[in-house]
Amino acid sequence: MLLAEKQLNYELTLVDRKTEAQKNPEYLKLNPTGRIPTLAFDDQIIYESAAICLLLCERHPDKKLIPAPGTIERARFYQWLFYLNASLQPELMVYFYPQKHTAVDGLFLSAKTYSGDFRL
Ligand SMILES: N[C@@H](CCC(=O)N[C@@H](CS)C(=O)NCC(=O)O)C(=O)O
Repeated sequence: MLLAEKQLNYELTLVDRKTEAQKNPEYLKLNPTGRIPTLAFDDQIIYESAAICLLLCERHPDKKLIPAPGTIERARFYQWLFYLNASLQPELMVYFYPQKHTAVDGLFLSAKTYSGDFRL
């Protein structure tokens, strides 16, 4: 989204979650966590969306994507970035994929009910 929003040059490759393509040995060589997204650039690989986001922000200062270091605005930028990654995203994963978070069939519903109670 960041790449598109700031009209940076990029090529998008589908990693099909329906077929669990993120667990293929070929993909795991790039990203051993078996998760999406993964960014390939300058013969380098980086994963974790927050790390990718920060890299893009810092490499494209002309796009003014990130406030200056040491400012309260920068702290707020980190606050929301980390909230989305460390708090909201894990809860959404439980909500949308309860079957990945319990081995017991009957617990899907309770996992969904529980995670449906998150607040912004
Ligand atoms: N903390 C990771 C989480 C990545 C993540 O969980 N991605 C989801 C898609 S949004 C995924 O790959 N799910 C497939 C799976 O867990 O097998 C990040 O922010 O990059």
